[in-house]
Amino acid sequence: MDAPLLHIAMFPWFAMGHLTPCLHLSNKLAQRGHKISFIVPKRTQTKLQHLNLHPHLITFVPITVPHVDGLPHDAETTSDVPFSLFTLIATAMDRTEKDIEHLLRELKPQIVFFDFQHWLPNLTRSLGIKSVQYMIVGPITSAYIGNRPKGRDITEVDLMQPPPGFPGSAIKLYSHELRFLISTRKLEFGSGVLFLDRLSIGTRLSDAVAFKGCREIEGPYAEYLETVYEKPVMLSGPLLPEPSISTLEEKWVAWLGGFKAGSVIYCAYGSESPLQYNQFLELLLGLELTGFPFLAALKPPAGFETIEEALPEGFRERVEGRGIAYGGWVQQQLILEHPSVGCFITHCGAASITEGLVNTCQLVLLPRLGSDHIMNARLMSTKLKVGVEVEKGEEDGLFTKESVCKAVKIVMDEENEIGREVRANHTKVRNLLLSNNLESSCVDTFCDRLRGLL
Ligand SMILES: *[C@@H]1O[C@H](CO)[C@@H](O)[C@H](O)[C@H]1NC(C)=O
Ligand SMILES: CC(=O)N[C@H]1CO[C@H](CO)[C@@H](O)[C@@H]1O
Repeated sequence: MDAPLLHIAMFPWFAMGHLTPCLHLSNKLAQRGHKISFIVPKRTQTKLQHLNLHPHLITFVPITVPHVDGLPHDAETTSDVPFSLFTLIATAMDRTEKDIEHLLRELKPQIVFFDFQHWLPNLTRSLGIKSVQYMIVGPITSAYIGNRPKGRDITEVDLMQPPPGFPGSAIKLYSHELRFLISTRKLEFGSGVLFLDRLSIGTRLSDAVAFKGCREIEGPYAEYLETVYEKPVMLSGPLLPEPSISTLEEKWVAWLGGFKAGSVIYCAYGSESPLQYNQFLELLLGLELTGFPFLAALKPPAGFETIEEALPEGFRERVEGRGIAYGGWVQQQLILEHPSVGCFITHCGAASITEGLVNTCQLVLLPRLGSDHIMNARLMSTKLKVGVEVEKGEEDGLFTKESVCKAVKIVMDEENEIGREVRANHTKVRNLLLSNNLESSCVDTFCDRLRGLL
């Protein structure tokens, strides 16, 4: 007997970095026949449409993002504003509550996925709909950092120890990271609500919590959280990239084709927050210092309009023919698949980590200051041992050109023991992720557990 099909509404945080993975998940659910109503800000729909692989099952439901004082008039998602205004996007989303109620009454989904809108579970409960707090990241950050006593007086020393019952040993955090993690506990994020409270209230009121990931890698953290939250904690599967329907742009095919297999460093430094000027310079000078060909896809550093005006003095002439700093959008998945690419320097966002893991390039980890980026980096470098982290100053958190060069050299040197170890471990994890059925059985199990909520 076929299991009954589901109707799920998606209402993720209005950031491309949340909308996109939720749409990838929607594709995997729609592939199994489930119907998805995907709530999206009106003008942002066109940026996502091309990623909808099942338009007959995944329907975009456009909503108007209300204007909030201090937001530019056409701002809808975090891509439209600097970080300091993200809190106002959260306020704007909070003010959609009435519209969302109206939509849900009309659409009548069985389940709604949300992440930051902590009021959603109360609304769905009143309508007889189930809510799932779906985190686009793995469960380790919630298990280690999020799961701390409610008091605001947690200290850096507390975070140096794992919470009671945490599966595995303490995770090394640097002084500057501890300081950052403590400071985020006081971050107000929309409508005067602390970010921390948004997440924990959403967790407490939802019918279930779900994370990106698979049992084989993240299982222990999800099981642990199930005992902490006392409600179902599910894994959606690793959200492996779908085979690309486009091909790599000719200019990159030609450029990458000019180098030996496995010799090019590809560096992508997150689209969300720009590097400080000094770190931008160290990164590029570090790439130059490695002697390897490189393609760095970067945003202009803070305070600059274009990357050209921020390049180190004489840089362009010195790296002519072997190094490119590029400010435009690149087809990351296709670049990582190119045989010339031997190393990927990543900011450790969840999607980039997965794209790195399913390819053969060596991983160099340069986490942005964000709790899940830090935890991803540590999971990769110390638990799975599939990559090498760029060393940063314990106190100031700054890296240097030498530390960038050193990490790259370790992974690129065939004789280096650590380089060999991470390559071997990476191969194991890649084979696991790509093995027959791993993802598909994760998603099937996920669907079974969603049905179990009804
Ligand atoms: C949810 O509902 C409960 C019970 O009515 C109420 O106490 C609580 O304040 C509500 N929380 C939110 C975030 O709406
Ligand atoms: C976590 C993990 O799989 N570590 C392995 C990495 O590779 C070394 C050497 O091949 C093994 O000894 C580790 O167990």
